[in-house]
Amino acid sequence: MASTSARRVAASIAISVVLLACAVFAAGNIERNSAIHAGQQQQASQLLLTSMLDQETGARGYFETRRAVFLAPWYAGTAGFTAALATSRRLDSGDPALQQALDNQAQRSSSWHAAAQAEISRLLTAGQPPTVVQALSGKAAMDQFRAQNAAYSAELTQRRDASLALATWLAAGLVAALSVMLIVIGILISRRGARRENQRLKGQRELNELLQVSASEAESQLLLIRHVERIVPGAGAAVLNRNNSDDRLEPALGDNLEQTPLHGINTDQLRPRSCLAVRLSRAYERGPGEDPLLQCEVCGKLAGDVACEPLLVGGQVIGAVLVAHAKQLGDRDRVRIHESVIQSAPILANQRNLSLAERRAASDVLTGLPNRRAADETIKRMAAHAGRALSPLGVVLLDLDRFKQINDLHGHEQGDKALATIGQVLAATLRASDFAARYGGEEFVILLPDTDRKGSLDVAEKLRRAIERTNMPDIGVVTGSLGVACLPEDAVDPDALLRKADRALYAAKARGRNRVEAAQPSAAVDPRGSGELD
Ligand code: GH3
Ligand code: MG
Ligand code: MG
Repeated sequence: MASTSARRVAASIAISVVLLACAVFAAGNIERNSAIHAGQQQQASQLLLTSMLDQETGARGYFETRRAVFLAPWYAGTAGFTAALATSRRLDSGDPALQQALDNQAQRSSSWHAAAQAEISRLLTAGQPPTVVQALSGKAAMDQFRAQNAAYSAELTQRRDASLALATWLAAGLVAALSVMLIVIGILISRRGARRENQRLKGQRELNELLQVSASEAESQLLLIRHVERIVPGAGAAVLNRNNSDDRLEPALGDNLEQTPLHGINTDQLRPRSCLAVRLSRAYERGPGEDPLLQCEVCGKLAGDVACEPLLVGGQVIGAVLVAHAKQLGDRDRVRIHESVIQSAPILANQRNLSLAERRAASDVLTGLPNRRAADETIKRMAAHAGRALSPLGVVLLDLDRFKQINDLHGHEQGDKALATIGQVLAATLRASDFAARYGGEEFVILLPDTDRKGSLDVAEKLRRAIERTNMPDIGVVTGSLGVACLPEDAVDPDALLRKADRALYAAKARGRNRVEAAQPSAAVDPRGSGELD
């Protein structure tokens, strides 16, 4: 894949070579035209002389022999001279010295020709021979003409040499100027290339450094998106996460898709196979107006140019990075997107595995709810927040009634199923801001932020009814007893709060089970006096 800068360099070199060739051709042309012009001028000058010599031969022959045959070269020479003079004037390039030299020859020829013509006319009519004086004056005029013509020819030769030398220097100058231009272009291009390369390396280093210190996969994804949008100005980027357990392709930062290319796409419908980059395990691109054999369900819905890079780790595709641009993406853009994605993929995979391991360590396999460890951390966090915000925090402890019997009657496996169902009932009954965890065997803890005693008692009662109403297949009805305590009325720290809720739970057990009891101000409500759940 040729980079844009390589193409620019090639184009600049090609243009310079063409310019250089044009300059050499133009200089050669100037030189050739100059030589042709000078040659034509020389030829015309030669003709001036030969036509005068023809006239002289004709006139002299006629004077000496009186034979009309000699009048033929005379007339031919006369016509030749007129034509040669016209040619010389036409070829005249405006040089005053040459014009003067030509005028002198014309004058000399004209006066000599007039005298000779008068003599010939006189002989033709009167038959008298020319006098010695006339003959001598004709010869002197002819000699003068010869000298003028020789000077004119010499002048022409000198001019020709000068113009040829000028053309040669011009050609050499043009070639030298263009060569310098070529060198300057080369230096500028290489400097620009070096500057861009530095910028690229700086950007990649910055991304790498920040990815190393990012706290979560979501933060790393945001960094990658911002980095890609910075290296391709005007483009929008989005990350899609492959979720194999749910067979889904989920957008990263799913709550905030308005500013991303995925805005307007129904991402609930996306499966890993919806994205061709994920499916093919290689970069997939779709230019505007292209009609691919198989349309990508993600890129196909976007306008403009789209490049999609799979997030590949050890041959496994863990997602894809999608970059969309209203204009065309350049080769350089694609290379930079590719290297950024390659750089980020292993870090994103590590962070995902880590958070998965943390989630597993904090959750209960049977019910899918958070486990006791997670519950202890969460109650500490929520109690601290409630203290800072001066808001109440309700705690409900739930213990299923006579569960030993259920196990004995229906088997441990059925008991497990009942526990899993209770987990679902809790999750379905509570608000998203509430928290439910499996606290022990058949015991659950529910944390209710911003909920006072009355509110907590209402929620506990709601849960009790929901459990009671749930028909367990093969078991029938299961009930639970619930104890409720609240911050700040019943306790000031999480441990004391749990103890109070625990005592209330025992009160519920003591008062007949399948009921809700609130914490009492005195510890006397604990029928066993232990304050601990069994
Ligand atoms: P109570 O009404 O007084 O609470 O009676 P209970 O039988 O529920 O008494 P308790 O709470 O002391 O007994 C808990 C029983 O729950 C013991 C155990 O058989 C059962 N259990 C605890 N964990 C599990 C579990 O993971 N699976 C199953 N199937 N049973 C469990
Ligand atoms: Mg119990
Ligand atoms: Mg029990």
